[in-house]
Amino acid sequence: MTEDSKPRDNFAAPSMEDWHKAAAKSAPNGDVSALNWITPDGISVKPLYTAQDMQGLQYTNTLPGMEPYIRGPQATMYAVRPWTIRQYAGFSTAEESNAFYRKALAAGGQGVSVAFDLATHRGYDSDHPRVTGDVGKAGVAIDSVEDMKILFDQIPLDKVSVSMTMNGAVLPVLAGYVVAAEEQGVSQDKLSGTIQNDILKEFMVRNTYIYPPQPSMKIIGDIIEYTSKNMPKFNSISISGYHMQEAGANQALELAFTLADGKEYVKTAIAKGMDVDDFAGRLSFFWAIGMNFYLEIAKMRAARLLWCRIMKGFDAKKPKSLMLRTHCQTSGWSLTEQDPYNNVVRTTIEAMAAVFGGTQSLHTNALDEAIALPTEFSARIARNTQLIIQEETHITNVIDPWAGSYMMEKLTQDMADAAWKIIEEVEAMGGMTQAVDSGWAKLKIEAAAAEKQARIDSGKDVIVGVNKYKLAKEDPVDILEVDNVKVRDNQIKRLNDMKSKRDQKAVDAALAALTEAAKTGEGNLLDLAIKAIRLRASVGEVSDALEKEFGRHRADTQKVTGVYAAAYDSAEGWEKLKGEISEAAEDLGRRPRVMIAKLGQDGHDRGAKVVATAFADLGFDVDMGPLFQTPEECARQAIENDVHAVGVSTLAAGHKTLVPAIIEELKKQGADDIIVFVGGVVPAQDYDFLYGAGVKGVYGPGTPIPASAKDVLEQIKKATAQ
Ligand code: 2CP
Repeated sequence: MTEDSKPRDNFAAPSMEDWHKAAAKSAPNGDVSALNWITPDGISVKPLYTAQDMQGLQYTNTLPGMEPYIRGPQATMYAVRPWTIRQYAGFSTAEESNAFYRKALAAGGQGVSVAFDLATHRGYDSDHPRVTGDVGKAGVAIDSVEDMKILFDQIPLDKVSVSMTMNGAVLPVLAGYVVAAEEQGVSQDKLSGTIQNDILKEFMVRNTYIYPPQPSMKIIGDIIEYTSKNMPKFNSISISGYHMQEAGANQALELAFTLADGKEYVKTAIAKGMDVDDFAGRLSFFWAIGMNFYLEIAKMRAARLLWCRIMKGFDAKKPKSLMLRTHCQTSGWSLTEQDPYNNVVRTTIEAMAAVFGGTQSLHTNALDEAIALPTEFSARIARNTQLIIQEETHITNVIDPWAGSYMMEKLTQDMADAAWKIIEEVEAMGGMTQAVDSGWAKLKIEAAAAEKQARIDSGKDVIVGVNKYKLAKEDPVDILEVDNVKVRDNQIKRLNDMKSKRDQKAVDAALAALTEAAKTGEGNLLDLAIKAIRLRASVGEVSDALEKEFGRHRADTQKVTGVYAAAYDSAEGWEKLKGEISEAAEDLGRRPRVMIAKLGQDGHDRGAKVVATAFADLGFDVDMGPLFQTPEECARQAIENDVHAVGVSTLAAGHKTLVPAIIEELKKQGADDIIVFVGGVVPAQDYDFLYGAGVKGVYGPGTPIPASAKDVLEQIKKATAQ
């Protein structure tokens, strides 16, 4: 059809006034502004955007691969090379994990991403008494370079890029990877990949730290320095907002705190005397992508704009220093235990948002990840979700396809402005280290989490299959179980075998050199860790050598108050339950008292904190146990505080070992009148086991907190009436 032969229509010119009149007819009470949606970030999203909304926006005419990189870090983006399909996985033993990686690479996976068990994260070897319930759970157990060599057996480390999610025990683990590669014949300059190495967010949300903030920042500085000199293809850090969103942060908070963390790392490296352009190109990022579709895309576009602005502030010149490159993972928190096949749909929508946002690398969650480690079946669907988007949809053919959308351009700017305001607030406090140290940042996230939970429990936020459209009967899905005792025994055998063959004197000297460097600040800690690991020092020994000087960090247990109640307020039953709790308090002679406990090395404390806040708002006396307690320590605290009940929050699969152990300890210490309940991620298959062990209530994901509170109250009344 030529231009001349195209039909010419004569439609009436649009007018906003006319649209308002038309829209008012169907808007509630004729009020069109009632259709505005105020996001949790405080951004007002309208039902209709027009060209007018673009007026005054500064960045609507930018191009990909060019400053300020809103439209993506590469000029051609997925049109030339799609994002890396990088599925995060670790299956208790190095052998099993290696088999999984090799199979996944053969089936279309494009990079490796290692999940370590919690014992490794916290710098304990598998034989340490504090980690009996944690070895091989939620990831692979790594005690030494011998395990690392098995982990990467037949995976050519000069070709396959490897991401390692490690923050606490980052020195021995990164050193183990370097030495395993060396013994595979691959030199450091050929290694490509990423180490998470983002400690600030650990103090805020993820909690797998080992040392206090200051020495932890020194370790990060040393790693950036070492990798920039010796491992030029390796990303020295993955500055992560993921865990903030998982812990309850809204998108603006996630964006702001993550970029502010990034600023702090840049300052740390510059303070070591490095030139910003020598290391900034290897700083990378990591976002969570949840169900807030438009906002997630806007967040990713805004992130690139703001990072470019921040790096210009540091006088960075090279394009690579100015461009934000990121990994994304679909939200684990958004997955539900109920009606779990819905999770495939959620993950697909989230994956689309990550791709429209221009991610460089992506993990799509498996449908059963809310309950356990993925099975082979669920892992395949998760990987194929990405392959289908990459190879069937033609989405990759167009770069940044949302650009020019009135809504998306406005939302990108609104998101950037909202985050920038928070970044300025952090700066006014003296930077992110101060904001983290004071506990302010953590409390901000916890308040957002409590608000969100209250919105869900009161039905204001819908989750299909959980608080609306619930199934009358749930069929359990097949899940993967780990025989943690067997894994631990095997690990200990291999560890002892290695120790019996090494040159003990040389190992002792290498460990002493690490302690000395920690003391004096002289020498590079990664360099020294590589030397120790090469001599067959273990992960735990390297960690201990540093702990001697640095100490182990203990977090305090501040909690927010009043937030849950304020967001739940209007829902039915709240006041009635409060009344029942205060009646029970009169009968008991004091308020019913519960201790919320975290056992073992599981540091996921969002659920524990939200429950503690909500229970306190309802009128319980609530004690928050510190993270990482042993059952014995927990029982002692519960008895000293004279609680009626201990609520164990478990998210890392340690419940079958640790929950019977706390019940046993209470008995041993003469307090079997204290009842135990469990909340968190517990597969349906394990409920009977826990009840059999003496647990009085199990509350899985999706249980409204008032419902669990009511049940706990009844159990306390029953127990005290006897
Ligand atoms: C890419 N390249 C291109 C193009 N696209 N070159 C020309 N034209 C294009 N269109 C080049 C890049 O410049 C790069 O080369 C190379 O191709 C690889 O691309 P990339 O974009 O750098 O991808 P990548 O190697 O996969 O790296 C992606 C990231 C990296 C994000 C930078 O940090 C990463 O892989 N992160 C993953 C983190 C991760 O998996 N975390 C797991 C979290 P050059 O390098 O030469 O420039 S687990 C989470 C759990 C929940 C937990 O934490 O507990």
